[in-house]
Amino acid sequence: MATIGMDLNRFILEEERKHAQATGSLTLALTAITSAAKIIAAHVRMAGLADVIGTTGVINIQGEVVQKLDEFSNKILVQHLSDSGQFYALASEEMEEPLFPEKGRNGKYVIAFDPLDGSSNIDVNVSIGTIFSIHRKVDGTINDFLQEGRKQVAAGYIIYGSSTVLVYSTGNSVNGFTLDPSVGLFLLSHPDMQIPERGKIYSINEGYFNRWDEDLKSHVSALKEKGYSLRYIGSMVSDVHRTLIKGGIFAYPADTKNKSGKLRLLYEAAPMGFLIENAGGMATTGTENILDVKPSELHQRVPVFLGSRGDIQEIIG
Ligand code: AHM
Ligand code: MG
Repeated sequence: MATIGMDLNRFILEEERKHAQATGSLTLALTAITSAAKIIAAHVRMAGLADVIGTTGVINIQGEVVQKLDEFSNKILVQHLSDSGQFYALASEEMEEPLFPEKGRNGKYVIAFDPLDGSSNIDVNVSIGTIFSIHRKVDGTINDFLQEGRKQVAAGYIIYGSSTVLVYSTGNSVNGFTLDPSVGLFLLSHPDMQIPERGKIYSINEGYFNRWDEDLKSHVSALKEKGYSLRYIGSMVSDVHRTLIKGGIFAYPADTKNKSGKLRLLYEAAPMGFLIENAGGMATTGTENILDVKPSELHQRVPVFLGSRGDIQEIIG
């Protein structure tokens, strides 16, 4: 039985024990993600100091030129995921093509990730995050990545906010763990997360109102009439994290400029959809459940509407 404060590694192991056929591979895979996340979290905390250190000429201990945080995060994830030996292939928002780690030749899984989503927010000290999506390897080709979101074996995100929180699901419950920086452990803080059936918040970039179709315009106007609050951080992990906890709607729709919206299916929309659905909510493109969309390319974009079941059902009519 999971108790508040349980260490993430123990939680993952106990989850695994529930499956008689489990080999420990997913446990090792998830552990690699959490190790990388701790390193990224520590560096995000130092974000504002990069230039300061740079101008004093101190650079960093390894004598490397200070890197942009999103490139650094990508490098750390690639390193840890490759070294784990559990992943046959890795795909990242930061890499045009997938990478096939030498040590992962016998890996059972493939992983797609956004190493540091919302990184344009770093300069203004707004929360950012890492998003990941794991599928079983099918045939060792690009098809491994082009599987529906519903087939994910695990998905999650890490939010680097006022605290660092990791939220993940392997298809049943959704659980959140807060990093205790004094001991470097992720501890269970949000067991069995359930999104409220309805919320009172909508989250969308309303500056693009004039580019929306008439249906969306009138839907958002109706939310205002009903007294919903608007909260839009512009950092998907933060906006989705709030939606998961407080309910309501997060959306990045298609508009006249971005015909498929902005968010990427494989490492933004599908993993977030998986978490929201496993927490009792819904995620849709407006016409189709996000988890049923069959990807056609690695960096494909899709419109996204996700959140409380009651609120999303009203949007899709
Ligand atoms: P990024 O992957 O380049 O960081 O962009 C994704 C981010 C999301 O975190 C956020 O939901 C969205 O872009 C905000 O876009 P906009 O500024 O158009 O509202
Ligand atoms: Mg992104």
